[in-house]
Amino acid sequence: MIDLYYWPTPNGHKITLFLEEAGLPYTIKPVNITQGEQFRPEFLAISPNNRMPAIVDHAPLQKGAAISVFESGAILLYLADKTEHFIPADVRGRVEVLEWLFWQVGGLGPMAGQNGHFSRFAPEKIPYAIERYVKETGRLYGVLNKRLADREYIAGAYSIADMAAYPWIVPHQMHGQNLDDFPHLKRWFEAIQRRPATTRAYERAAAVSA
Ligand SMILES: N[C@@H](CCC(=O)N[C@@H](CS)C(=O)NCC(=O)O)C(=O)O
Repeated sequence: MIDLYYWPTPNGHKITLFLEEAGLPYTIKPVNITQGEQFRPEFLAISPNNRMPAIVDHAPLQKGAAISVFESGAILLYLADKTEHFIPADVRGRVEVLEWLFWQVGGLGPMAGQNGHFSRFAPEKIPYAIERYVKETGRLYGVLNKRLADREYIAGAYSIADMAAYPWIVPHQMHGQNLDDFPHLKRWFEAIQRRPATTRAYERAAAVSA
């Protein structure tokens, strides 16, 4: 029913986490971003920002032509609305999920991404850039840690806000963070790690990059 244009990176994992939790049938269409496949015209037609993930839903709710969605936050929201799962229906619960979803796509993801770039992948080690993004990643971890001090998941029950954030905590060592400094975040991280759907999502990832 759903084609998932995917490569096993944190933004890609967000969507396999959802699809495995929801039990929706999907087919992975690998987009090897290390080989430039994100620039192919057929992919750009559904993802004009030349980034994965993207989806094509061949059985949308109101029938008709297939719907394509790019941007991981938009995809998570689309799938949550489609299935009526992992986002509350009530306005207060829904707005909390959206706040933290947008916090992830606008903050944690880009900052941790820059952190990984300058700490691990940049050909030149630039201390200012490394320090800036390691520090900002740590600040964001602190924000999430505080949020999780008095609740099990980020916004009520397990939701798309958790699915968006979790894959960006997985590379915490590469990002210069020690989870022991963030005990509530660590407890949340380990709880999501133990979910069977998380295991399945990361198994799909390993199969794609094998
Ligand atoms: N804001 C986008 C970011 C997606 C993104 O950065 N994807 C990366 C991999 S994690 C990508 O496709 N990179 C290809 C490139 O840089 O050309 C989202 O949340 O979906």
